[in-house]
Amino acid sequence: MKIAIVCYPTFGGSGVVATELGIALAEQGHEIHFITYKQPVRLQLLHSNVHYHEVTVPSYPLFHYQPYELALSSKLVNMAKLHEIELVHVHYAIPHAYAGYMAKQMLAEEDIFIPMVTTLHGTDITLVGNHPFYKPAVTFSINNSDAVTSVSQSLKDDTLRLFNIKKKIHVVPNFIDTKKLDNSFSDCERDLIASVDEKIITHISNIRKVKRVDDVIEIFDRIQKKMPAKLVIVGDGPEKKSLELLCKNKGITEKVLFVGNSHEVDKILCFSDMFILPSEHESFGLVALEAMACGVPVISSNAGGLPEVNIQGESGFLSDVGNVDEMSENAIKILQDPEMLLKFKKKAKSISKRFETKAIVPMYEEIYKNALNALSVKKNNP
Ligand code: GMT
Repeated sequence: MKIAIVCYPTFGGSGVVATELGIALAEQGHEIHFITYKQPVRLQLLHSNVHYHEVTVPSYPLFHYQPYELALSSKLVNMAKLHEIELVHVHYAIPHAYAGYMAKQMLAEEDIFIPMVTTLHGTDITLVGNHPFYKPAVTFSINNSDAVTSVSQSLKDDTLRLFNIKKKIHVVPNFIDTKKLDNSFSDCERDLIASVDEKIITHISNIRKVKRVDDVIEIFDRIQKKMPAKLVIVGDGPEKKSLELLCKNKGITEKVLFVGNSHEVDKILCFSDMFILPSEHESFGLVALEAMACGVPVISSNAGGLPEVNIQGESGFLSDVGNVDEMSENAIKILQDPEMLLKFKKKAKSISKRFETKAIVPMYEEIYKNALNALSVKKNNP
């Protein structure tokens, strides 16, 4: 099948999932065309079935805002015609589903009919998409997709609660190639970060308010009062400066490493003893799954889809958003007991295998087949 994948190319979870999906589909023999404004960070163009088409938005003095959706839908039309694309899969509703719908309509004018699959990822529904500025357009483009998927049951429930949706939503969880993350490094280079007796706690995010990274620092502060420990914060975002100040005020600057965005998340997780994700909203928590696949127990909030990934008392512990007392107690309980830590590490890794790429990607292939069949039935019975 020739499939166009529209996504954000950045470090965010939706772009990572879209890229890994495209790569996995290409390995199955599909021809994949990524359409976005920059080469996706997880994409190395080494596969013959993988193509990347950049969307550029030329600036013009009249434009106060550059019309990205317009450029994207035109690019989709051009690429669909040039490469005989059979299906478009858009990740993150805003503005991708809207641009995809416009492209579909333009192509239909030329008797080219292509189904659009929309995957909802989280903030496109729970934060940004829900704003009255965007809500009508998001509702419209979800209802006019040929198939809709969401990355967790929780996100599906949120979508049905917040929007007037007439389409069936299929839950297709995020996935991971556990073999790639199976701590295959002979040496995790742990000593670059911490001494032998220090525990390493990790957090990975785009450091926005919704991630509650100040809670991570509070929990770490309590941990390091009980045992030698280091905190590694991976990622970049608007809250970073104020968090650095918070560490300074707590007198723990020397123990907290802000390492920025990283292409070596697996290496960092390889030497981590615990992962903390206390988010306000989290439709799935792909980073928690990545941590689990590396055998790292997770202390998280119970927001959104996190309970579908991090299993209470097995791969880690979950608490109500903001309950840093309980999160700290649970973290210390695991870290202080080597036997318990080992048990959680093993269980985290085994639970992550439920989300193995080869179990999930066929679910998308099935949805593609059904969308194509439904469209051909429609074409034959106008
Ligand atoms: O976590 C983020 O803020 C990035 C965001 C994105 O859209 O790139 O992540 C969302 O999609 C990920 C992949 O499906 C999910 O694992 C994250 O839970 C979700 N983030 C939120 O719901 C806050």
